[in-house]
Amino acid sequence: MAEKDTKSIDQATTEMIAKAAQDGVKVVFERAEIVKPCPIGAEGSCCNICAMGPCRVPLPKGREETPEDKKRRTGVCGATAETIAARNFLRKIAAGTAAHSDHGRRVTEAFLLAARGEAPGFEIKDEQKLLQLALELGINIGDRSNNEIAIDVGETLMNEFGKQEGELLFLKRAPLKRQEIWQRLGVAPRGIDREVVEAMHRTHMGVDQDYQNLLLQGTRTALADGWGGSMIATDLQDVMFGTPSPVHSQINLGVLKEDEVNIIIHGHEPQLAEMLAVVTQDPEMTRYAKSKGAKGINLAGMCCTANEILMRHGVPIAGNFLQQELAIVTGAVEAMVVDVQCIMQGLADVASCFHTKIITTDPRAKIEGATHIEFDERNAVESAKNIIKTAIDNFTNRGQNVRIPDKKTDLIAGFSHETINYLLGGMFRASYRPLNDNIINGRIRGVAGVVGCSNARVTHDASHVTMVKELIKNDVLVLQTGCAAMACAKAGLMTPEAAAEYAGEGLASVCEAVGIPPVLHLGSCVDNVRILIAATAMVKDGGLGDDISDLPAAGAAPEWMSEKAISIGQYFVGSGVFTVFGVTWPTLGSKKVTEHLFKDFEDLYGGMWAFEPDPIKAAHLMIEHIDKKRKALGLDKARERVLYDMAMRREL
Ligand code: XCC
Ligand code: SF4
Repeated sequence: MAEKDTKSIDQATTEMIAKAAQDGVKVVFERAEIVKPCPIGAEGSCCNICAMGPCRVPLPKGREETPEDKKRRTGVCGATAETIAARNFLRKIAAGTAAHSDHGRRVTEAFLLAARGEAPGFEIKDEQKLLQLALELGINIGDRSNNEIAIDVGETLMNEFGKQEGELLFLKRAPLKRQEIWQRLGVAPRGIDREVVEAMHRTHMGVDQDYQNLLLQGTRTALADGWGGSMIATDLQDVMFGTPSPVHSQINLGVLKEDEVNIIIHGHEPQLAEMLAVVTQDPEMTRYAKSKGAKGINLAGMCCTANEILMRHGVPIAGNFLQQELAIVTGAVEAMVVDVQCIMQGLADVASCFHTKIITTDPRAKIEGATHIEFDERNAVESAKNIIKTAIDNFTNRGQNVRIPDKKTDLIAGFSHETINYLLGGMFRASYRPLNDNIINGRIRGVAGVVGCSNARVTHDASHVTMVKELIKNDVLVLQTGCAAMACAKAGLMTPEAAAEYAGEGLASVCEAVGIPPVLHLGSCVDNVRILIAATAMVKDGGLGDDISDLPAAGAAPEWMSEKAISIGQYFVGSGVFTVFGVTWPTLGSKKVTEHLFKDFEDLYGGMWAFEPDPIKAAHLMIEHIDKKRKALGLDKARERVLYDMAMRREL
C-alpha cells in the first residue's frame, strides 16, 4: 500500500475537507482513517463463499513460509490460496462486467424506445454512425427510415446480452491476429450475460479449482465487457446523443454558482443527464428559478455521468469520485441527482447536515434517507422537469453556511475515436496515418491510456497527475477516461498550452501542429472502448505491427478502487496491452496467481498486468514496455535520430 501523507493535491478538495471538519461533517477522507483495510482481504486471501468459512489463508509476512504455515494455507474444504485468490479476482471481473453491461443494456432499451417513437425527446443524432453500425451488422439500409434501421440495430445488439452460442459480434472489430488468439485460448465470449453467470457458477463452492482455468474465464468475462457491454453502451450513446467532438469547458468545485440553483448529476448512465442538460435550458424552468430568487439554473456533473455530458454538451464538471460529498459541503447544492454506480452512501449523511436533497432516480439504486423520483425514458421531459423543480423549490432553504472554493480549470474534451481520426487526417482523408507516422519517426514515443478511479487510500489525484506528467515529458501521448481524466484536467493538462509546458519536444511539436492537448479526454469509463478502437485503427493503418500487442502502448489505473476497474484492466490485458495498477493488488496472497497474471499472461495474450504504487516507477515500467515494442518494430533508431536532431537544434 502506498504511503499517504496528504489527503489530496487538489486545493478545492483540501479546502472543503477543512470546511467539513469545521462543520462537524464526516466525509470519506475521515472515514478512511477510521476504517482500515483488512490486510487479508486486500491480498485476496479470504474466502467467504460458503458457511464452513470464511477461511483466511494469508501469506506469512516478513519471513519465509514454514511447513506449519503451509498447513494453514488451505480453506476448510481444501481450497488452496491459489484457488481462493483467483476466485476472488474472477468475481471482481464478473461484478465489473455486470455493472458496465447492465448500463449497456439500459442504454439499448432506451435506444429501442427512441427508435420506436416511444421516448419523446430522444432521437437519432448521429445518422452516419447509425448507418455505419447497420452496415457492420449486416442490417439492410435500402430506403428505410433511420428509425426502422435503428430498431434492427437495437434488437441485434440487445440479443448480444442473452446470446448463448457463437461469439459476440464486435469481436470482429479487433485485428485478425487478436481474434485468432482469443479463439485458440477459448476465451471469445459467447454472450454477455452467459459469461457473467458462468463466472459466478465457477466461483461457487466446489466448482472450478484450477487458478489458470479460472483466470481464462476471467478474460472471457472481461472481453464480454470491453468488446461487448461497454462497447454497445458507447456506440448507442453516440448514435442517440451524438458522437463527441472537441468542446471547451471547466472543472472543479468552483463551477458551482453562489446565486444560481446548483444541480449536480452524478453516476454513470447518460439518459437522464442528457435530458437534464436540455431541460435546464428551458425558459419556463429559468423563469421558475427566478421566481424563487435565483439568477438561473447551473447544472454540473460528477463522476462518469459528468464525462458523458461534458463530452457532448460541454457541461462543467464539479469533481471526481472523492469530491462527491465535498460538493455538498459547499452548502450551495440544491440537489444531487444520482443514477447508478460509484455513489457513496455517505452522501445521505452529509446531505442531512445541509439543505441538499439527494434524489435517486433509478429503481436499481435507492438510498435510505434520499428522495426517490423515478426517471422514465417514456416520460423523460416530464421526469426531468419534476426533478429540476424539486431542486428549484429547495433554493429558498439554502443556509448561510455557503463557501464555494474559488478553483476551476479550463479544459478541452471530446476526443472520440472519430474526432482523433478527423483531427489528424482531415475531413477528406480521416485516418490515423499522421499519428502512426509520428510514432514511427519517433516524435511520439508511444501511447498510454491512464484511466480509472480515485481512491481514499492514497493521496487524491496525486498518482494520476504525477504519472501523466512523467509520460508526456517522455513524449508519450496520453489518452484518458473516468476520474483519472478529471484529475489531470483539474491540474491543467488538458489544454493545448499544456503541450509546451509539460510535454517533451517531440510530442509538443506534434500537439502544436495539430492543435491538441498532450493529454486527450476520451470520456467515461465505458468509453475506454474508444481506446480499444483507436488502438485497432492504429494497427490497421499499418507500420506498427499486426496486433494491438505490437503497438508501443501501455495502460494504467494508478488510483483504482472499483471492480469495474479490474474488469477494464483484464480486457485491456486480454486485448494485448501491458497494464499497471497502483494502490494495492488483490492477488498478492498467492505468488502463483500473481506470477501468472504478471508473467505468464504475456505469453498467452501479449499483454500482462503489473502492480506498482509509485507513479513515477509505474510510468517508467510503461515507457520501458513502449521502448521494448519500438525495438521489436525496428523503431528504436528513429527515436534516437529525433533526439539527436533536437539536441543539435538546441545547440544552435
Ligand atoms: Fe467510478 Fe466512473 Fe472509477 Fe470514477 S473512474 S470512481 S468507476 S466514476 Ni470509472
Ligand atoms: Fe472456506 Fe472452502 Fe468454504 Fe471458501 S469454499 S469458505 S475456502 S470452506
